Amino acid sequence: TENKKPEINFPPTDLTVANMIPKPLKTIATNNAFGLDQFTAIYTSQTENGFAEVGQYLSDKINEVTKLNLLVNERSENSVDRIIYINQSDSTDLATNESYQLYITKDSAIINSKTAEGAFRAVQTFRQIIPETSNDTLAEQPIWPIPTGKIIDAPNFEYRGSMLDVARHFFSVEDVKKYIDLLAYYKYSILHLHLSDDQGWRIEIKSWPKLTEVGGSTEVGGEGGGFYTQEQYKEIVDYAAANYITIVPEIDMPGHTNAASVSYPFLNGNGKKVKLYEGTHVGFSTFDTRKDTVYAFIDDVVREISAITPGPYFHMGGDESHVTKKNDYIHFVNKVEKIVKKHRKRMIGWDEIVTADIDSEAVAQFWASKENADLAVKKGMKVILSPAKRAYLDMQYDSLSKHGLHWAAFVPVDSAYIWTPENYEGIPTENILGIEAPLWSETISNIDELEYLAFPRAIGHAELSWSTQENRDWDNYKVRLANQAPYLDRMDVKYYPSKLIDWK
Ligand code: TNX
Repeated sequence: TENKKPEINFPPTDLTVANMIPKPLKTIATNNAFGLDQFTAIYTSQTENGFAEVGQYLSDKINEVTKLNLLVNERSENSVDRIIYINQSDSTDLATNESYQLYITKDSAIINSKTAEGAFRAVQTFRQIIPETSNDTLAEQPIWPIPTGKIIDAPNFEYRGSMLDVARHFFSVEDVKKYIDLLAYYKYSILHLHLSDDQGWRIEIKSWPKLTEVGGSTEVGGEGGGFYTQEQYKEIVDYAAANYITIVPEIDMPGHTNAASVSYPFLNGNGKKVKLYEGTHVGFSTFDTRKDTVYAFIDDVVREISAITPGPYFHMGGDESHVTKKNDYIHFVNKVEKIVKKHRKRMIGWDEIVTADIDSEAVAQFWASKENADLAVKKGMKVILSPAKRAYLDMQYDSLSKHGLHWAAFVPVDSAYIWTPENYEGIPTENILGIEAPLWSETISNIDELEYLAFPRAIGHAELSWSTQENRDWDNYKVRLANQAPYLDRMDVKYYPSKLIDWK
């Protein structure tokens, strides 16, 4: 026989002022509380298609904050007083695979989504409204009161990305996984890896082993080097996939190719003798764009990387090819686009690529040239917004910042947030695939320094790309941002404690 537990009297709550980032589309408060505790269990309506894994992920993440061990899809021997139910639904109210509803009452928290991806995004919202500390006076057991109400949510842009430059300085698989964990919490969908540059080649290519043997041996400042074996790259891809993040691999060419040309000098097209480079200048290297062997090489590289990249994109770089003649550059981009297509990937390139005869399937990443962005639109292409003066995570916050550059601007936390991607500089919203915040690594060489530049600004970019324009407001955002501190501290994130924010 079971004793009925006494009702818990929660103080009133307000879901609409909860510290959720990105801010959901719609939030309605019902002012009661769901008492997350050891008598809570998780169920999923189906175990296939990734749903059971999302249930287990939620249980693991709840454990990280609360130390509770919530069972997933298992009959408990203890009494179960409350359930978290992840429900697959084909309701037409769920417009995209990432859309979800989260209904929280005193007794249950129900997630509705079409796909496990939508459930995964909902789970991030749920994580964000779990208090970091328990209430130990409401009942005999510790309880984490969660505000009740309804959340209806969907992404504003599908491409919500960050880029990590692992070429100027190499970052380990563990570092990349930690970055993925943090990005997932803020509903990012893309991690772009800048895998090659003048200072280093960072991914094993089995048919061209010297790329990593030679080209992978250096990094900026002579601090070492490194590369991912294909197995390690797959480990990153799988980890990202489990976090519903797509990896976009970039091999930057025809410029930014010194490390490749040192490994295989026939690739070099700048007429000079090549040697390993550990400085930070740009624009001095180029592939030889008129040699068939160069394209045979590129075909191998794109083939091997595409074979271990489940996502739809391949990024060919294409920026700052200052020593490639204009005609040679156009010829090169045209040829590479065909190679990328042959390997069934959709090509992305920095905005300069639009000067070639590119078709509308390719995507331009707008970082500097408005003229190129306009040309992309004219060609019917999609554009990824990475305007350096707003979205570059490697810009210094101000003149006192320990790390970073400032060639585009100083980018304080407010300036990174207060801009409007919709119709950005006249680019029609329907041409905008989303936003990407790139983190170049000339001035950072370890995870602490990475975190100093990325956080808190990357949190703002998450809201810019997920939340609608009506839901974005600096004064409201900065309060929610201040309240990220306990989470960031628990994750041991060495964020930059900007004075613009009243950190909790
Ligand atoms: C410009 S943005 C570059 C990178 C540098 C970055 C530093 C772009 C496409 N190219 O090579 O790392 O500035 O901020």
